[in-house]
Amino acid sequence: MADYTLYGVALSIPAVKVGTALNMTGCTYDYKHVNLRGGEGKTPEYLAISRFGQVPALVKGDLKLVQSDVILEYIGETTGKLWPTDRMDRYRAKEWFAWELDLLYPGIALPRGLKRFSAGEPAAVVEFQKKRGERALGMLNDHLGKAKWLAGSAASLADVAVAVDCHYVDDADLSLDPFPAVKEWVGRVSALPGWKNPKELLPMPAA
Ligand SMILES: N[C@@H](CCC(=O)N[C@@H](CS)C(=O)NCC(=O)O)C(=O)O
Repeated sequence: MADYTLYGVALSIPAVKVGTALNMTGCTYDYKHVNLRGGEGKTPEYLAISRFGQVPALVKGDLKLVQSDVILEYIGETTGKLWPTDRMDRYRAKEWFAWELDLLYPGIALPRGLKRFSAGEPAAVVEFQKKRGERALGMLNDHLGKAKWLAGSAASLADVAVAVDCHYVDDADLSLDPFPAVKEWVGRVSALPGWKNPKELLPMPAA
């Protein structure tokens, strides 16, 4: 029997982050696709699992968790893997989680989503969010010019979360080329045990 059930969508970056974190910490999971477009995310059954009607959700018995970075924190704490032992380093990891959901993720996921689902319209919103993504990548590049990992002296799930986002820059018509320290670090994170190509991690639903 698998350790967890992960509810997700193959194209969902937050769901891929959770699948990646589970793989990299040696946890097994059954995967369930949630048909968001078909309204499955808002059924009473799914809302009983995921209070905000979103993916990802992680379930184990009575435990139901949502919000990808909260789930990553839970995985780090319960496995003790890819999670800093030092208290201040744990705060640093959480700072990166909050930063990711505030700046980097919207800067990549929103232009990507608008491109995919509304042909890049409205253009002003796409440009605004891309600038946000570029600003975030600049901050990340500055940090990684001075440090090997995001929180403390070893890789953590903060690196995993942020590196997964970085794998989707092309989909948002952004590039890592102007951010060489980020590019190098993405290579480092991708070489860690258990990492798989984010874009092939979760199965697409049958057509
Ligand atoms: N902050 C959330 C974002 C989750 C999210 O935006 N999920 C999207 C798919 S990528 C979703 O479920 N959208 C459906 C909806 O919001 O109703 C997290 O990190 O888990």
